[in-house]
This record gives sequence, structure tokens and C-alpha cells, in this order.
Amino acid sequence: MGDLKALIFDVDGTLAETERDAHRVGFNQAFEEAGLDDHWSPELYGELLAVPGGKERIRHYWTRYKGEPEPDWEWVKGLHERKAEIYTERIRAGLVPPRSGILRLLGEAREAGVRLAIATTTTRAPLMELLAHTLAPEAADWFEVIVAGDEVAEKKPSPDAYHKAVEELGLPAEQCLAVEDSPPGVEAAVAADLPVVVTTSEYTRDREFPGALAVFDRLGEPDSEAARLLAGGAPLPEHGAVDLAYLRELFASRVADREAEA
Ligand code: XBP
Ligand code: MG
Repeated sequence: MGDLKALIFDVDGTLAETERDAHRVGFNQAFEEAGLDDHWSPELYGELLAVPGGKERIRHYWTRYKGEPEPDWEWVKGLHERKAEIYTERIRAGLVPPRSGILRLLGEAREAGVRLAIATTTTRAPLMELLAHTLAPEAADWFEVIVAGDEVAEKKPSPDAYHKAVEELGLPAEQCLAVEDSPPGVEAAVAADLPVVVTTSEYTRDREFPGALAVFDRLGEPDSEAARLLAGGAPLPEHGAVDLAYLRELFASRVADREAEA
């Protein structure tokens, strides 16, 4: 089955705490500007995250929470566009830092020639802003493949985004490793037969992740910001961070298990 050839990253909750620092705030401001008195508290937003996709989330809230008829899709798109603008303003204002260990792990992968991709449910234009302002001005070039929300038929938990990412990488799924933060994301990766590890985020830290190789609370930084292993995996390195060498070991043990099963 071979070596680890590529890492495929989720975006929201994985690269940064975008749901907490930008998306939820953006939805609420967009509602207010539209003269609506709807407000998504952190608690309600946590529930609504069960529906990936911002436009789909608004529709779900309207019909299931408010019990109103299906909202006009153009109207939903308008609200969602305004949310994306507010999100982008926050990103550009530097209000959304990368999560602990993300820049380090991306650097290790690039140095080792492990290819990088993104498979996300979020929208491409704001995502490009996130890459440039939260990671680095040239960060979009680090990723050979970027698959964003509306570019596949079905959003996560459908495996479509991951299928497209591995196809564009030209690799079999079993040579890639996905990095996720949420149950629908893990479900999508598992359905695409991708090995997956989890860094839990603000909204997912108490969740379960069936099928994940390992669950951490963050990737962490060696000798300064330790990660915690929450489920699965193998003991973390002594320096306390999830690094590429550790991920390669996890990946190799999954390959060995699969070969033993075959
Ligand atoms: C998480 C999502 C997205 C965001 C909002 O995506 O479900 O819908 O909450 O982004 P990821 P949009 O797969 O990166 O975790 O409003 O652009 O959909
Ligand atoms: Mg996510």
C-alpha cells in the first residue's frame, strides 16, 4: 500500500477556529443588517453545525428551528454573501489566528515532500482570504489541490470533496491522510476510505469520531504547547506535539492492519 504521500486538510475548525472567530459572528451580523431578530448563540450554533454548508445551515434553521416555509434560495444566497464579506473583514483584520501546530506541520510536510491538499465545505473566495491572511501570503501555493464547498455535488458528510481531492492528486485514497475536526468531516473521509486523524475544535471537543485513527485536542508545538491524545492513536512523542514522524507511524500501522486483514 506504500508510504504516506499526501495530507488532505479540512479548513473550518482544523486550520483555524473560524466557526468561533468569524463564521458565527458573520451570520449574526448579516441577520442584524437584514433587519432580522435572529441570533445564533454559541450553543445553538454548535447544534446547527450538524449541517455543513453555510447556505444549507440557514435553510435548515429556517425550516426546522423556526418552522417556517422553505426560504427563497436567492435570499439565502444574499445573506450568505454578506456573511462571507464580514468573515473576510475579520480575517483581514487578523482576528483569526492559525491553530496551534498547523504552520509547523504544513512546513514539515512541505520539507519532506509530502503533498498537500484541502477538502472543505466552505466557500472558495473566503477560503483564499483565510489562507493568505491567517497562514501566509503565499499559502495557497502550498496546496496542490483545493476542493471547496460548491464545487462538488454534495457537501460533507458525503465523501464527494475527498473523492475529488484524491482524484485530482492522482493518488489512491490509502496513500493519503485526512486531518479533520468534526464528525461530518470524519464521516466524509471514512466514506472515501481515507485514513483520518482529528484535532478537536471549540465546537467538537466533546464529540466522538468513529473510524478515526486518533483524536487529539490540537496538533500542538514541541516542548511548549503539548497536544493531548483523546482517543485511539499511539502515545505522543516526548516533545508533546503531533508531528509528521508520528503521523507516518500511525499511517504505517493502519497499512499493516489492513494488510493483515486482507
Ligand atoms: C465547515 C462548514 C462550513 C462553514 C461555513 O466546513 O460546514 O459550512 O461552517 O462556511 P469544513 P460557508 O469542511 O471546512 O469544516 O458559509 O462558506 O459554507
Ligand atoms: Mg471542519
